[in-house]
Amino acid sequence: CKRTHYSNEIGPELAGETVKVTGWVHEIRDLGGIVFVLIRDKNGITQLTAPSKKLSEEMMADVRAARKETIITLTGTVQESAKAPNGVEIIPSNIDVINVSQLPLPLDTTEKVEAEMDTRLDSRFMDLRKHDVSAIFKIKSQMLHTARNYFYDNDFTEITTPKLVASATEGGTELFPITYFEKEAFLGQSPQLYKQMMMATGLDNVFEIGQIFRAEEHDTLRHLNEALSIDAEMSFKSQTDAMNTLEELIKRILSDISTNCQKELSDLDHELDIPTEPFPIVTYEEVIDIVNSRDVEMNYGEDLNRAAEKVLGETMGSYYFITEWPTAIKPFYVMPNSDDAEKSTAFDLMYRDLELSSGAQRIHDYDLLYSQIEAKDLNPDSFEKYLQAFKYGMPPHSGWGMGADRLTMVITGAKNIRETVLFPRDRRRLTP
Ligand code: AMO
Repeated sequence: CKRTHYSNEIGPELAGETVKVTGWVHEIRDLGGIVFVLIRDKNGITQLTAPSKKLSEEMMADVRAARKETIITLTGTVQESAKAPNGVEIIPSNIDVINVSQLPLPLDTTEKVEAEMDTRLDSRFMDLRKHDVSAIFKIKSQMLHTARNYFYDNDFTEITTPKLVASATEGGTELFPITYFEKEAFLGQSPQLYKQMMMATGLDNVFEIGQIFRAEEHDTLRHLNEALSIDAEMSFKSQTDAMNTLEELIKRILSDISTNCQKELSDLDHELDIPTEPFPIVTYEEVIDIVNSRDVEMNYGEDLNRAAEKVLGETMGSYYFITEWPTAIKPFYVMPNSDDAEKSTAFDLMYRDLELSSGAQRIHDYDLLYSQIEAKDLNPDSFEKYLQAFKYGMPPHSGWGMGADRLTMVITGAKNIRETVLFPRDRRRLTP
């Protein structure tokens, strides 16, 4: 059943040639004297055209035997046809049935009937047969590819760290406890402690692309219980350096997608938002003024609530940083500002009303780190192995973590984070 071409490779220039196309039967239109069968493969759709006047009875019977979503290999002659996809149709000389699909289908792959998200996720393999769904994952793949290229080009070492862990990093409430022999253990919320420990190894720049787990009970369009995070950590670098790295990475991702994913963007009917100017920076205090001026309540020392995010989304444009967060509402490892310890080196990267990334310069001084752990009512004993890395020469360092699924929402125009994850995990879903 070897194909000679994918759908998108067959155009009018091949008129008269014999080709082999393998794919799923997308749609069948039997007009009596002529039958059209659309065959779908990874890259597009090819039209089989069977005029009964020109074809044998056996051939017409084979064509009429086609069933939706059955896989066939079609051998035939290319003929120009202005009305068909890619301007060509194939007149069949042979049809091989490779694998028969059961009917009825759990989903309509032609999208004439739009399915609910849950129905789609229940039969995700079939959902991805729709080109506007697979496009999201092709773009996400390009995004991850570019991220890796960017890090390798900039002297980062790729690391992988455990997801079975003994302690919290981002505040104690959002942990999934698991049974780990006779010990208490959790699913990792973030590679935070490990990527920081790597700064004490002399590797200088590390990155990780891996899953993070958050036992958040929210049921929103932006949260999942298992998310993909792109984490970077760099030695001898300030938070400004870390912000620049993040901005450069995002701009390279946008540029690569614009170069390599035009078909996918058009399948999605999505126009990429590519900023040319540096990302604007607003301080946390300016954010409060902006939000309050729009009659939304937010006091100093509070995190952004949803209404505040919406106001920012309307006023700030696309990508922007929020800096100078109060030390009190950021995690223990965040370095306070040298001139005013109430404020910190922490930053968030936003896209309109969506938080994409958090980062900071980190505390590298053992005593300060120890006292910050205590100040957050955490037990330094449970951070013993992490703290050890700060006793024997820990460089100043900075880093960030970016939600890869959320970035995928932005670059594909998806409104629901579930669209951007093959098999999303939320409060109600653990299968498939
Ligand atoms: P934070 O907790 O802000 O920071 O997470 C970093 C980014 O990860 C994404 N994210 C999520 N995406 C989907 N669903 C979730 N439940 C979810 N939780 C987080 C967001 C968020 O901005 N250790 C720090 C990072 C650092 O300082 O290096 C951290 O985990 O896009």
